Amino acid sequence: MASYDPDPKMKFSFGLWTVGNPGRDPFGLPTREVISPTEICNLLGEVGAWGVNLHDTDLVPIDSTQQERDRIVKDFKKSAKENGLAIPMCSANLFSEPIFKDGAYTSNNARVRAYAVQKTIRAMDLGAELGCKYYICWGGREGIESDATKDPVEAIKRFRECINFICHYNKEQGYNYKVCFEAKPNEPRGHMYFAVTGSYLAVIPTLDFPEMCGVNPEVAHEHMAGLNFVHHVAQAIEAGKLFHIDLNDQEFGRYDQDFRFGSANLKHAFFLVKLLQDHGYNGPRQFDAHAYRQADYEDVEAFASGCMRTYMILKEKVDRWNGDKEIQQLVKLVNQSDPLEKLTKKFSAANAQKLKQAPLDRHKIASERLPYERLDQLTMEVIMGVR
Ligand code: GCO
Ligand code: MN
Ligand code: MN
Repeated sequence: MASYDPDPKMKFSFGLWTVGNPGRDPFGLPTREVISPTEICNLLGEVGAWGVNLHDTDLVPIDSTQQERDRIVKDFKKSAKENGLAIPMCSANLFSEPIFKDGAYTSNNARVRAYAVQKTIRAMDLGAELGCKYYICWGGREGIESDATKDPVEAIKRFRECINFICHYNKEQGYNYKVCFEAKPNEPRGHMYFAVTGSYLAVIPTLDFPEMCGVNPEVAHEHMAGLNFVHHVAQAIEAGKLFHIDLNDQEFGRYDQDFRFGSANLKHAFFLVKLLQDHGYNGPRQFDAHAYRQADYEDVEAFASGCMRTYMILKEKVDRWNGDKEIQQLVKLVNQSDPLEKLTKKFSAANAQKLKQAPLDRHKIASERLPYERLDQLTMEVIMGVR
């Protein structure tokens, strides 16, 4: 019997805001006591997580004095260490304070943009002190309710200017952060800029330090928009830009649910794990999710263990799929190669001429078998555990 215990090589991490989420929602008050960063580290140590992540103000309350800050940072380092936790990722909260009511880097107000960059570089200082290697840019309120309020082209330019500034700061300080952009289509704004992972993949090559920047896609975010998350992650992998990933789950088209990984769309979760494993993804796997509002902290532990356990179980299913003779025969059958491929691999005028003459019979080719029903059924049987 395989062990589904969390494997440290999978780099399973949780943000302070995830297991520490007290169950507040837009309609209701918290249902759990707020717990301290030390208690969160103890909880994560208990369930065998690899890392703990933070926003600046998850750890250090915004109006703390320098003395308070230093004490909090020292205690946090100690709690993480005692629980064997890495602190891989940090971010700045650019969405909770009223000053960010109309965005941060894309705000119409230059003073808001300056404050956002100031808060960011301070958060980078904090993360560097804790040993963080990943800096996440989630544009929490970069967006609009009405396009009357902002010029969307100007918003992109403002965003680029701020990101270039923070990347220069990263370099000048020698922090070596990998800067990771996280897309989301809506919530908390009516419409967010850079709505999908591909939007960031398009903007990265236009930045001053494209090599420093990648993406942090999140399952729920593409699912909210009804899109295939696996394909967005695949594009990031193919571009060498998958630096970090946020795993959770979400019913398609619903509000931002942040469910336990794999709990809503098991088939998509399977193909996501398959993609990450088959392509040797080696960055952190962060569970950016939270427990149901009904959960007490014992149940929050069950939630956190559940996220990791589901990943480990699906990883085993992927091995099973990859090692299944009949499945592999079908995969071979449907992937046909032909010497003609040489012609279309690389353009030359001669190849174009040869291709024009090639005897390609569309009726004959169309009649070749594609037994995808069988292949998918076998896949489902692997997932359902009877194969
Ligand atoms: C969300 C986002 C956030 C970010 C986090 C780190 O939908 O609220 O996923 O949880 O990932 O703020 O930047
Ligand atoms: Mn999210
Ligand atoms: Mn996220």
